Amino acid sequence: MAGGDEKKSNAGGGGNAKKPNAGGGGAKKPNVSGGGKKKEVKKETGLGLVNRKDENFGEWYSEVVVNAELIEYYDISGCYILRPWTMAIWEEMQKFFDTEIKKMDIQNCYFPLFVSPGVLQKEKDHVEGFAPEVAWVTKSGESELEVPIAIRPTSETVMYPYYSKWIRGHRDLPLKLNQWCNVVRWEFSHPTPFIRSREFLWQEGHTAFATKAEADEEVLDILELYRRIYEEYLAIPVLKGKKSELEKFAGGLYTTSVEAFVPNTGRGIQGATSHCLGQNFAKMFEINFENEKGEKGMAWQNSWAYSTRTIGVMVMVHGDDKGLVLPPKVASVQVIVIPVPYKDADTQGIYDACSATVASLTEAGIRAKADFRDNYSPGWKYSHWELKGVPLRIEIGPKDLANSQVRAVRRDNSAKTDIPRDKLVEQVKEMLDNIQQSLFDAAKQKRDACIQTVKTWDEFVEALSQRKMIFAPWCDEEEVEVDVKARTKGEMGACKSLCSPFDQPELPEGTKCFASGKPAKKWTYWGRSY
Ligand code: 87F
Repeated sequence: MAGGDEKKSNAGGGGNAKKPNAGGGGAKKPNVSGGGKKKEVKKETGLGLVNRKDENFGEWYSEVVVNAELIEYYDISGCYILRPWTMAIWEEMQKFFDTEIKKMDIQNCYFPLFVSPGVLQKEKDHVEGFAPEVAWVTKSGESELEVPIAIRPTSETVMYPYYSKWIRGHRDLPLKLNQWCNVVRWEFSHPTPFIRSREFLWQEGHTAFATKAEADEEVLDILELYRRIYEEYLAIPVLKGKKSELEKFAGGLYTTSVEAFVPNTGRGIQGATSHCLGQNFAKMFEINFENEKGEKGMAWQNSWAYSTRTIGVMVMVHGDDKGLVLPPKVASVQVIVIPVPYKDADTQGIYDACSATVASLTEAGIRAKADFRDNYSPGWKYSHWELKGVPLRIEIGPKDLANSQVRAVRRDNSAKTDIPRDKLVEQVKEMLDNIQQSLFDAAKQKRDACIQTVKTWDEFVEALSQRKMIFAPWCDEEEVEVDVKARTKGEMGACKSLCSPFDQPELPEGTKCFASGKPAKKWTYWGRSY
């Protein structure tokens, strides 16, 4: 789960995690798994997906993540193998974020995976609700451990005892650390690759300041980086805002988040969170310092995270009936070059042109690769790389060779363009930028079409039944949100507040809360969510 703090996960409409689905896609076995009634396998290639995004979203998602070689199912429920195609995407985002946080003087570190029960207990007030999800090591070999050891679900209790030790005077502040790691949360609700898994990768940042003002500023700086990951890298529009009291991280002062939306299921999804913890943890862990005047102060802390959930949102938002669609900025292969030899044409010439094309693109900083495998037809390769979501395909056949050109085919809209060899780099760069922008624009248009502004309860219920994300004036009272949840609880899961955007439209005097009829205090997004 992204941002780390989804308190109770709703059973998700998206992604029915199938049983280990052996033999999904894959280069060597072009056949799609299993039977299935709605089989629509392309004759030539056998690579087509069985499920359609608009008809059977959950099954479609499971099929795409396996057949595109992002993940492989594992024999422990809720755990997935992240294959190189996934890790490459993760690493692109990581490069960006890691560089940006270093500019903010945040340093990387690594704390142990294991937590002693003592410190975990220290935090018991807020851990209580999460306790069932904590996994424990109780044995080594055949002997019971004297004291069981927890596996980190998040690292507050692991790190803060050392913050207490390291922070003494104001010169020790700010302390700004981040770690890239895995965490384990033993979820009981329906697991879904990337979206809800029992082990996932994330970065968790934990910072301590002398003043609240510094902490407040950092919360928003980090949130802006999260917005950029989604919008600039994953081409997914998000809403930036503040969580309600009910939905915030209980251990903190306030929680901000970026919220994405999956039109196919009509569900919001928390993309990442940036919390101001206030002084709550400083109190618990005695993170104190002496200021310039020799007075005692207590540290102000933040924590923030985004996880591999980002990749699941990307698959859900951009994928189509041919498979994955990768935004160029995160694609490990941005351009796939495929030779199209023909009978007695100059095969060697075509292969050389392919190599030269890859060399020119690589030289220009574009991630390009040629598929020279001789045991697959060009048609099979087209489908294979479409399934894997490569943004741009370049085909080179006898005619292209003769005309000193290449043919480029966009993954997002299938548009074909002939590019003269001497304009290759320039035009490919332009096309990749264009694809990145079109993906964002299309996703934003779809998302915006799903946002419904309502003023009354009846309008709200109607919009919810149409799987909308709802924007409504709210009185900002916790009991009212509890009530909204109770009144909307059904098969599809309850509706909750997603966030109150920082960007607030005008709220005319006398506007009433959509749910309670009391005076409204703010505009808030509501919806079913992951
Ligand atoms: C599950 C088990 C035990 C979420 C849990 O969001 C504890 C927890 O504390 C838990 N699930 N959380 C909240 C995590 C808050 C916070 N941690 C650092 C973040 C960002 C990174």
